[in-house]
Amino acid sequence: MKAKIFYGAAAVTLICLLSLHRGTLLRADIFYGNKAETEYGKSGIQKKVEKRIFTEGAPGGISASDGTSTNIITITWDQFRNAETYYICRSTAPDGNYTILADTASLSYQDKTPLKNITYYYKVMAGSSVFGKSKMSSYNTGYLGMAIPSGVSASDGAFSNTIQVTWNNVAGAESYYVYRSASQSGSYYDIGNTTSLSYNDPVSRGMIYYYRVKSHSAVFGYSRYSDSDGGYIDYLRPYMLPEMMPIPAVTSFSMGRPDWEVSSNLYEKPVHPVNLNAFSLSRFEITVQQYTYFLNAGSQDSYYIPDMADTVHCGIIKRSDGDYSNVISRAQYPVVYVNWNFANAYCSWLTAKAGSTFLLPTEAQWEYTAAGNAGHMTYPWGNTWTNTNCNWGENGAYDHYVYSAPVGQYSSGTNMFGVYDMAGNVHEWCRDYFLTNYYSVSATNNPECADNTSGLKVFRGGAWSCTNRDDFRSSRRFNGYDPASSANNIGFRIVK
Ligand SMILES: [Ca+2]
Ligand SMILES: [Ca+2]
Repeated sequence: MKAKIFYGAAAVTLICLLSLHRGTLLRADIFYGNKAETEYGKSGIQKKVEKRIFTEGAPGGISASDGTSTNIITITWDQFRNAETYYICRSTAPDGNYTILADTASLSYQDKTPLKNITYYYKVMAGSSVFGKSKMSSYNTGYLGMAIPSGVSASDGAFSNTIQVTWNNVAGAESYYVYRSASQSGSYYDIGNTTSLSYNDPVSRGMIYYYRVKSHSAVFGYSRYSDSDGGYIDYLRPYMLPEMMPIPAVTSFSMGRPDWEVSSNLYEKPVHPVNLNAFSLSRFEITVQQYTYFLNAGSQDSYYIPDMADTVHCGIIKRSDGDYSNVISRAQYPVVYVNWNFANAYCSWLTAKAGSTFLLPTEAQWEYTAAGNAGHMTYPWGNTWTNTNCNWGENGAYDHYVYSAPVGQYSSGTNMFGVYDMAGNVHEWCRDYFLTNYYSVSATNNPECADNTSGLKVFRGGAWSCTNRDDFRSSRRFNGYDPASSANNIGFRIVK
């Protein structure tokens, strides 16, 4: 096109120059210019340009069908300028020899000769009686049969007793076959089939296994193998498991503030009998280190808030690589800034990890453990307040800590079950919703308040910030707290 424009422009320029002086020549010069375009452009330079475009180019938009038919692979492509015919070329390897299967003047071709479940590579070349052949296009693959399942994913340590393999739906699939290998490039064995989009494989802990999936239907048969993905059931790491103390079953525990205990708190009455099945309670409040294990065990980012980086009260840092580290000196301090939902998520994670159920304690389990089974003790250690038996709000003069203390510092303040820090250090979330009059309507057997009228969750125990010794009584009830809110003096412990 450039040559044509040049000739045209030169002629027009010449005409203009001439017309300034010799107006009578104008018409003849314009005619001459058009003639030059016609004779030299189309038959000469223009044709060379078109030929170069044709022979150095190739058709685009090649697409071959994947598993949409039992006997035909359909190949389509975009129109190529000046093409009169298209040659369809096929190979069984991307860089193999492409042989011409057929030619057609249309923009699609149906290959009826492939075998099932073999990948074919197709390229298209354009042909012209004037210009010859174009180059071959880039390839696109096609095959006969079911589409290959995509998104195959095997779980990494998320479950205590199974590797869960999941994948995306394949249109028309009637079932999926799951294959396993002990090495990624090894032989895969059929381990089962399912009509759903997941498969549980109860293998041994600590080994990595690899999985591939095929889709299947009666008409199409099997797809080819999907990509592989490795998964494992994690070893149960003992350090992740908080130490649990057995608490025996009890009948007719007197829950609520005893008549001989003096307090103005309104919600601790009436004293009512409670029966509890045996359970076990973590010996200490859940630590910064234990919570950090949880944060690092998968996609747990939603259970971290920047407040946790506060090294005075917590000390969990989000690193630039996305993992979490606890400040070493803070490892054994109770984790705080955990809202109720975070604490509950920790329990769910540990349950999946350990294969037995962990929960937050009910308010009744909490109070029974704090008050003991030798009558209802005012404090975990007895009925008399002692300044050095727990971490309370006294600026460190008696208990040596202005803020929280590492868990398990006050052995003289343990209760009869050997559980530490039930009074003081940090408040502890309980499973129940908070209801002011719950003690009037509480069930007798294993009570748990599920009435969410208040929208608040129970927390118990008193904390480093509480200066009033009344707050450390075993029967002390606080007003409940928003389960989505956190504080620098509320942590948790767990029950099994
Ligand atoms: Ca203190
Ligand atoms: Ca505590």
